[in-house]
Amino acid sequence: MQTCPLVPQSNEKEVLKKIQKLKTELGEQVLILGHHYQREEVFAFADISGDSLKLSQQAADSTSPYIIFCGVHFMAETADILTTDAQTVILPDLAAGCSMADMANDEQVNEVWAELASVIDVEASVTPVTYINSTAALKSFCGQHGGIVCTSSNAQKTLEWSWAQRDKILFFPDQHLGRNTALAMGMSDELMIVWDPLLPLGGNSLESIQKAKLILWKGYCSVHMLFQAEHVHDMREEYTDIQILAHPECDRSVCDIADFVGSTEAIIAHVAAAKTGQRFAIGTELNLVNRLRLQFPQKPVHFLSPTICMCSTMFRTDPQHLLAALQSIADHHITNQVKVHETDKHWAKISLQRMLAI
Ligand code: CIZ
Repeated sequence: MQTCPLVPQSNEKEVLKKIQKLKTELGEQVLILGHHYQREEVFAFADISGDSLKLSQQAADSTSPYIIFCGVHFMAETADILTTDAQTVILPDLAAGCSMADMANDEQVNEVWAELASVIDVEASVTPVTYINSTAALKSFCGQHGGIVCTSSNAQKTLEWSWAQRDKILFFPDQHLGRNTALAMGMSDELMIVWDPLLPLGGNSLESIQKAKLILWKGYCSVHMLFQAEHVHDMREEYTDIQILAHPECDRSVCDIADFVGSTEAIIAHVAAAKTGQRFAIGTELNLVNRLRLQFPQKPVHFLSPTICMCSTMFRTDPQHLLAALQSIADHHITNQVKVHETDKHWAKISLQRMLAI
C-alpha cells in the first residue's frame, strides 16, 4: 500500500485555500465524507457528514469514483465493502484507527467462538453482533455465522433482530454499548456476562454461560470511559436546569443517571429540538460537543468532563492530510487507499446488509 507524501505547508490558510480549489476542480469525481468527531477545519469540507450508519449508507448509494473518508480506518473499510470495485476509498491518514476496534481481533473472536462451542451449541444458540467500530474481519465473521453489524444509532433494533434469530448474543467489542442498550430494553443484569478473552471461559462459570442471554466482550472506548457519575452530580449541583446527555459507550454509572442516552445523531437531534435557553452537559467526543456549542449559541452546551478528552486518532486527519489525499487524486497517483480483502469483503457485506435492511 502506498502512503501519502504530505504536502509541505506551514500556513494553514494556504492549505485550506488549496483544498477548496482542488475540491472544486475535482467536482463530482470525489465525495468527501466527514464523521461527527472530526476537527472543524476538516469537517467543513465534508460533502456529507454524519455517524457511521449514515455515512455507510451514503457510501453505498454513492457513484463517485473516489471517496475520501475523514474518519478512522474501520469506517473507510466499511465504505470499501459497500461500494463497487470501480470506486476507490481513501483514508487521509492511515494511522487514524480506533483503540476500541483493536480490542477484539479475528483470532481472538474465533478462539472465543470455539471455546463457547466446547460448552454450548454455539451455532444454534448464539448470534454474533459486532459494533461497526471493528475490523472488516470481524464483520466478515458475523456474516459467516448468521450475525450482524450494529451502530449506536440502531443498537436496539439489531439486538431485537439478533434475539429473534437465536437465544443468545455474543456482542463485541464494546461492552458498554451492549450493556446500556440491553438495560434500556429491560434486560436484567443476571442475564448478562462479561467475557474477558484472556481468561478461560472468559472468566465465567459454565452455569452463567448457559444462563446468559448477552455475552459482552470486555472492550471499551477510552474517551467515553473518562466520563464519570461524579461529573453528572457536579454539573447538576452547579446548574439546576441542566440536561445531561450521554453516549451509550459511556459507563453504565453515567448512562443510568443521564437525562438522555443516544448516538451522536440522536444527541444532535435532541439538542436541535430543545427549547431556546435549555442548558446541556454532553458526554461524548469533544469536537462534536464544541460544534454543538457553536451551532446552538442560544442553548448553553458544556462538556461533561472537567478534563479535555478528545479522540486522538479521530483528530489525526488534519487539513494537510486531506489536501494530500485530494492531490493524489488530481495527480492520478492514488495513495492511502483502503481496500478490504475479497473474502472478508463478501461476508462483511452480508452482515452490513443485514444491518442496513432493519
Ligand atoms: O456510529 C458512530 O459513528 C459512532 C462511532 C458513534 C456515534 O454514536 O455516532
